[in-house]
Amino acid sequence: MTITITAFERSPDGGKGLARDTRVRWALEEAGLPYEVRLVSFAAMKEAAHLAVHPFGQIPTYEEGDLVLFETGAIVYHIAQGHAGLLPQDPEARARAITWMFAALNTVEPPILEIQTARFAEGDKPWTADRLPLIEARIRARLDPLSARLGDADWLDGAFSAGDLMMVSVLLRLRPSGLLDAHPRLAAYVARGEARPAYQRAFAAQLAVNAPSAG
Ligand SMILES: N[C@@H](CCC(=O)N[C@@H](CS)C(=O)NCC(=O)O)C(=O)O
Repeated sequence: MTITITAFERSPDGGKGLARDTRVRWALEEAGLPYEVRLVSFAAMKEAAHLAVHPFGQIPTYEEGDLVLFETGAIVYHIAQGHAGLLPQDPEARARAITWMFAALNTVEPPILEIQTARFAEGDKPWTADRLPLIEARIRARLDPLSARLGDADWLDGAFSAGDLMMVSVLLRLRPSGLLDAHPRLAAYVARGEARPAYQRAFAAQLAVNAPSAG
């Protein structure tokens, strides 16, 4: 059955792979699943046709026959549970990998999103200069224990899993801030994720759409 995802017609990051379709593309590539992409403009995302597949008018979405999904956590989990390579077979190891997916989305990503909001959406507001150090402290409060838990391991819990895919995707969003540089273990962890052939294919596919010269 054909899998169709949605992505920005033109991503605001200009092809750095930070838009969330990249993590879905990555999961599909890890699973060896071909997929099609429907590109949507910011205006089209808020129109009825797209709102029928994503109630909040965002990307990415995932369609497979009658199945329509939104939220990258749900999409990546759906891909991972149906195909080898993203979740361990052992039930306890599988539960731990899923825990890391939730940790990435629920615990690590929120303060990272805050810094993006503060810098880009509210950069001109009078409170931003006072707010940024507070947000950076909240990010460090996530990165320090994450780095300690990772230690010298390659991945968070044994073999690479959807938990790592999600955590690396979330940490990548920090790169423009420079905050990752203070955590060499996490920077190396992110680099390991980026070096995976499946990530490289996902990155290249979104870059083909978003590079300044594309289209
Ligand atoms: N929690 C959602 C977040 C989706 C999201 O924020 N998507 C962004 C692109 S990365 C978007 O569509 N932004 C445009 C908008 O919200 O209008 C997920 O993980 O799928």
